[in-house]
Amino acid sequence: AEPSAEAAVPQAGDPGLLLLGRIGAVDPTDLDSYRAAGGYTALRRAIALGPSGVIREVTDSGLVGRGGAAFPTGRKWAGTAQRPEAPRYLVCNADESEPGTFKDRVLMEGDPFSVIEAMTVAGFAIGAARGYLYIRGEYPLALSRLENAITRARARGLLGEDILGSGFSFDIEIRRGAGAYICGEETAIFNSIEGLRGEPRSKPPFPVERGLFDRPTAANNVETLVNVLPIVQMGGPAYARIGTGSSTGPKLFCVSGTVARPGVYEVPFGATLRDLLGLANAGAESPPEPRAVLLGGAAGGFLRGDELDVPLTFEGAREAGTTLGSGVVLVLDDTVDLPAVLVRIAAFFRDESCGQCVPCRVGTVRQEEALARLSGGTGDGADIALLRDVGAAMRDASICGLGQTAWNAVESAIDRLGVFADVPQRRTLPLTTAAPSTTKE
Ligand code: L3W
Ligand code: SF4
Repeated sequence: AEPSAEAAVPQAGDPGLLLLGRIGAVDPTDLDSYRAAGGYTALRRAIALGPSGVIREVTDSGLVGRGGAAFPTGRKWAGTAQRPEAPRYLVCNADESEPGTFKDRVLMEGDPFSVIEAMTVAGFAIGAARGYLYIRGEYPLALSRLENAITRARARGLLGEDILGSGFSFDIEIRRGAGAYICGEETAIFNSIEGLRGEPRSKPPFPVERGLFDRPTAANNVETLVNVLPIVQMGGPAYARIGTGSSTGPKLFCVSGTVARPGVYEVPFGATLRDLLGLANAGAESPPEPRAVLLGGAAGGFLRGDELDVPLTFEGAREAGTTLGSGVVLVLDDTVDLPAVLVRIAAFFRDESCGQCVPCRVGTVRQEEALARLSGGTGDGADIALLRDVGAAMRDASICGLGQTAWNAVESAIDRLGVFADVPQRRTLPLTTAAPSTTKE
């Protein structure tokens, strides 16, 4: 079961934390409580800096997208802001659906005003008059907290016309998803908001040129946006000193599986997987022994239990052959049936494929079938070869990230964990009684 938001924040309210510091410490329904804890000082500072000043700080901070693809946020904002077409849009991607990911939920439920303030700063920087927050339909508490935050911010002149007397006008509209994982892909979000089928568009053109309603659009994940508040407050260069040279700032990780205290943890980039599991097992008398860790989610990859010294940085994950993705750390001990986990992951991708392109539509079905044979004891080496062929086709020829990454976890389980290493090269099928031939010789 998914951990509850409360259980998910073991470090709640520690003022030393840049992202989780207010969670549990402020009343998430009360604007005054948010302001007393430093809320809306970043927006004031942003207005003083001006749009290009904000973009400069964000660029200097080294902030990159926290949804999984790690694209530089400053470049995205500068690219959107420089387009002459109007209007420009901001889209906050809150369609958090990657299996094992629940960090944005914790931010939206526990500190919703920070999401609204960060969207306002982003809208100011790129020159947008309207922002859309596209939220996963299965997050009713986050939705009501955000709706309440928007209403209260509007009533105090922190959204709407002439915000804080700056001449800048900006408002936010919430749109709910309806249970499709693919609607977290940025261009599928645009289609969904526009009332079209939630299918990804081909890129380029990138959203910074032609996004929502064919206008320049910056699409950012919730956690990415919330990072902008401390960046504006402390300045980009100071923020860039947190973490490592190539992975700057703090990062939220969603730790689940066989650990003593599953939940969302904030650590600076560069902490190792062992450090993180130390936090998640703190106080446990005999912490579970990990056999494998799925890093980065279903689109990421498995590490072995003896690879815990991997630094949690984009470059560290890449060198280890995986990705940090959206911050999933799913720990599995040796009681877990790994082949069954792989079949489940494959079923997820097959179910969530939008069906628009052949490699993904057909490949995810073939992948699940082969894994079901292998895990059910009727598969052989030919199924492994088929998985590799299908996986390569999906990676090379799919339109979007879903198809391109649908084979990642399975590949790493085969190559790194040695799952299915003992299947026969070729299974000898039992002889069956042939039906009498009706063909006359
Ligand atoms: C302007 C260019 N913009 C790229 C922009 C692009 C997008 C961003 C990343 O996500 C990830 C994957 C999984 N000029 C640009 C440009 N951009 N080139 O940069 O783009 P891209 O195409 O690298 O990735 P993507 O398709 O946006 C794929 C992750 O998503 N994933 C699931 C994530 C789930 C969650 C969640 O549940 N919260 O995040 C599945 O694939 O990790 O890395 O904005 O427009 N030249
Ligand atoms: Fe749809 Fe899959 Fe193609 Fe993405 S890769 S567009 S989910 S069919």
